[in-house]
Amino acid sequence: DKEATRRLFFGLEIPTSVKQRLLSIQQPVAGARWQRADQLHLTLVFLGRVEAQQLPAIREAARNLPVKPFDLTVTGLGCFGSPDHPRNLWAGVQPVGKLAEMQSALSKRLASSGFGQEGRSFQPHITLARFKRDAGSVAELLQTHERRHAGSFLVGWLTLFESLPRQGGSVYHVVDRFPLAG
Ligand code: 3AM
Repeated sequence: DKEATRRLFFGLEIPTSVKQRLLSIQQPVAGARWQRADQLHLTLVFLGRVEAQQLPAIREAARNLPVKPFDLTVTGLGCFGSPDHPRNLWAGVQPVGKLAEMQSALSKRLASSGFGQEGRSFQPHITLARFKRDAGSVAELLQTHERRHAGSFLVGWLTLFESLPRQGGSVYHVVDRFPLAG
C-alpha cells in the first residue's frame, strides 16, 4: 500500500552559504530544471519505499556510525550523460575518500539489516539541475565553472530524508539526524 510507505534516503544537508554559491551559476539552458535551494542535498544511500515498521531498524543502522567528523569541500562541476546531452548537472566534493568511507560504513550497516541497494558505485554529487530528453548543451557552462569552489563545511552528522514527489520537482523533508560517533 503506497499510502503506508515513505520514500526515504540518507544524505548530507548542505549549508545555506554553500547553497547560495551553487545557485549563483544558474543560467538559462533549454530543457533544464534547476534545483531550488531547499532541494540541494548529497545522497549517500537511497532506500526507496519503506514501511513504518522498518524505520526502527533503519534508525538503528545509522546510529553512532564510527566515523570521525570531517571537512568536505564542494568543488567542481560535472554531468551525468554527456555535456551535449546532459541528464544531470552536479557539483562535486573533495576529499571523496572520507565521504566514501562514511557511505560504505552506512551501507554495510544497512545491508546487514536487509536495506539499501547494491550495484551502482558511489558517485558523490550534489544535483544542480535535471534535464528533459532533448535539452540544450551544458558544455560551455561546465568549461566556465569546472574549477569553481562553493565552500567547505564540517560533516558532523548524516540525515535521513523523505522525498515527496511534487509537480515541479521533489520536496525533501528531514526525518532525522544522526551524529557521527567516530
Ligand atoms: O542526489 P540525487 O538528486 O542525484 O535521483 C535520486 C536523488 O538523487 C536518487 O535518490 C535521490 C533522492 O531521491 N534516486 C532515486 N531513485 C533511485 C534509485 N532507485 C535513486 N538512487 C538510486 N536508486
